[in-house]
Amino acid sequence: MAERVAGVVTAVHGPLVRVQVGVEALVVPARRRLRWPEATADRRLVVGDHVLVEGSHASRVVAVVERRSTTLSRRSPGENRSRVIAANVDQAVVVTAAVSPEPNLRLIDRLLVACHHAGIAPILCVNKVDQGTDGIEAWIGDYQDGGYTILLVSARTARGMGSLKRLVAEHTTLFCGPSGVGKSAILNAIHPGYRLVEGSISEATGKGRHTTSTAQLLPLPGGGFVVDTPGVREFGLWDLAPAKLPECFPELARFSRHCSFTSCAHAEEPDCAVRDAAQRGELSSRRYTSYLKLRQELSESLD
Ligand SMILES: Nc1nc2c(ncn2[C@@H]2O[C@H](COP(=O)(O)OP(=O)(O)O)[C@@H](O)[C@H]2O)c(=O)[nH]1
Ligand SMILES: [Mg+2]
Ligand SMILES: [Zn+2]
Repeated sequence: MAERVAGVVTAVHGPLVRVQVGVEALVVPARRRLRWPEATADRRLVVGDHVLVEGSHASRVVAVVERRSTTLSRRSPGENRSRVIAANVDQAVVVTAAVSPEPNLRLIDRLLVACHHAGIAPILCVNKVDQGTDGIEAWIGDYQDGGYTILLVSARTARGMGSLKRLVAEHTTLFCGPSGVGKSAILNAIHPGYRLVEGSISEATGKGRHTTSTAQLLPLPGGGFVVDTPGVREFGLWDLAPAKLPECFPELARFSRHCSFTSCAHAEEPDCAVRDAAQRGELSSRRYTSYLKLRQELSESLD
């Protein structure tokens, strides 16, 4: 009788996966006829997958994958297919630096949209506030208007780390954002035992070097997990209907019930309360433009 134990995938290395089973970390292959829940579109194991491991000692294999509660996906760069980043994550911390590397607001907007679309609670985290916060005043209000949870932290001085620790406790939280913003440094500040490799910002380009090459799920000492991910330069949205996009911009969606058309796309339609709000300055015109650009892109990808 084969022994079956439940575990969670903490890393994927080609054909081998690392699975945490209780306090034990196993490195095992997947069975050739791996059993997937019927509805799973992308059948490749990712960090966060809940699995059943069968067999004993050297003959252990991943035999069954459990249904995913959430799936965070992106368009695979340069391909017309999706790539799942992580499964069963319930929160995502979108990390930016206050000063350097320069905040990429379009990328932040995309990552927030991807979270809404996946049903994952987004948190915005501005790291490296030890380098100054004057520059963030120009845009942080946009996200306050959206009702986002915002944390100003410094992995270097430990500012804000208490709040961040409380937010991640007992949850499965994915950390994402461009390279060099301090995702790994923040996780090391949360738990020094992770000993994640931190990169340095290139003096020449001001850009981060890639040091985290694959996503990894790390158990939190007090319960829950965090996921460290490699930096993203771009993030293509996947499988999102343009009509669903307004819900992914919470402060924009608030105005939409006053539009003349219930199916208003908030673009060229007459009597659009969203466009009016942007013109009056009640809605950030930068966020509105971000919405219009994403909408255009999503409509084009349907053609
Ligand atoms: N001044 C300052 N530098 C930081 C802070 N957090 C991280 N860094 C530095 O930023 C660089 C990139 O950090 P890293 O954690 O590798 O970024 P990641 O690519 O997002 O994982 C490293 O040189 C860190 O030492 C911070 O709070 N303040
Ligand atoms: Mg890193
Ligand atoms: Zn409208």
